[in-house]
Amino acid sequence: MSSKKIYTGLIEHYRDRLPVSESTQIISLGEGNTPLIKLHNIPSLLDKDVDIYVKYEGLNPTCSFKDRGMTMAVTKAVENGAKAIICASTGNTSASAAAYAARAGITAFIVIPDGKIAQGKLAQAMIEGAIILQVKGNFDDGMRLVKEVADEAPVTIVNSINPFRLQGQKTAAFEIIEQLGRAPDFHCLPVGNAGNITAHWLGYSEYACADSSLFTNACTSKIGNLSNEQIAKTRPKMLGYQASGAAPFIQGDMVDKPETIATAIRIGYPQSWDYAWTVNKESGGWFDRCSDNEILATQKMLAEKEGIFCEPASAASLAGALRDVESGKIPSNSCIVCTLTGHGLKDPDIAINQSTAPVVKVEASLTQVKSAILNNM
Ligand code: AN7
Repeated sequence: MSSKKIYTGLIEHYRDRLPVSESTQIISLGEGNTPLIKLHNIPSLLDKDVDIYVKYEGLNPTCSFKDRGMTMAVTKAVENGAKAIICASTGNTSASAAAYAARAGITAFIVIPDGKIAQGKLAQAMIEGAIILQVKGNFDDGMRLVKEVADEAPVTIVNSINPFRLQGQKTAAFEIIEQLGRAPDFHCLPVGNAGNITAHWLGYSEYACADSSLFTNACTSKIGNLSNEQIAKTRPKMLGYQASGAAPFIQGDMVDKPETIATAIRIGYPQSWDYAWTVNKESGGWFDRCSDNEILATQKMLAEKEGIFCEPASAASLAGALRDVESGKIPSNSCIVCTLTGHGLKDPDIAINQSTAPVVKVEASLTQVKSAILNNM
């Protein structure tokens, strides 16, 4: 039976754009190919006329964008003979690393902060059989330890300092160009370590065959069949939004005690600091911050108005975009893509706590159910 029509993940799909060979054994869970959804109801609430799309990365196999990088990082680790991988994580990287290690039949060591990790992410890493090291410290402490221990023990780091991670993640930009038929004018992302904003810029630059001082541009031919005019537009301005309590890019310096309800981006020492400033400069974009209240309100609005459930960190991209549209920083008639990096079910506690939907208690009787409906129409 032929399985040619089945989508088998982003490495197979973009094979000629990624550092794999014919003999590479690909470790995949069918990641990538996520929907780009045009928002209908939220833009109609704005004074300005803009198109806003969300790239719903929460629909990857472990429910975050990390899978794009992890399929590459684990594939290459296995190709190079690794028996174990390690990462520090605010949650999503660990869930993804645990899954791809399980798939590959190798061991995942996960270094997570003491508390402040969303339940769903912990549940994933646990059931996928990772060995969990909970450090008395935050993500940045964990990251420092992971780098140190990798020099002393036979483990491959799969944080985004592993260059294969960014290679896998750049495919999100390829997909967006193909889904839209062009690049957006603005691409908004939540920023923690800044690996993802870097990877997107790499992807847009490669697709456009445009030079970027980020990496040597290996591009020899364009992927799609865009016209020259479309190619000229194939790089958006990259906008990075951080949580106010964890905003080193806005402060212009590292943050020692990052704090935010958006635990995924509770990071004070971004690993891709220099890359991210290059992206900022080359794309003509900007960084800004969102308060925890703005992040939560946007998460809720997206769920209530559009039926799309993302985790708090992800909502920072839309929160920042909406504010910049209102202020005019993003001009009318712009085409905007916001990446929703992780699924809302990752962090059910936050969703339930901020939900205002009534739970109406009724007896198991037709009269009570009927009157509850009529009273709430
Ligand atoms: C949902 O899992 O760093 O700027 O250890 O989980 O590339 O770091 C997570 C990061 C945004 C930030 N949204 O991306 C980890 C981790 C979500 C995330 C980010 C993360 P980067």
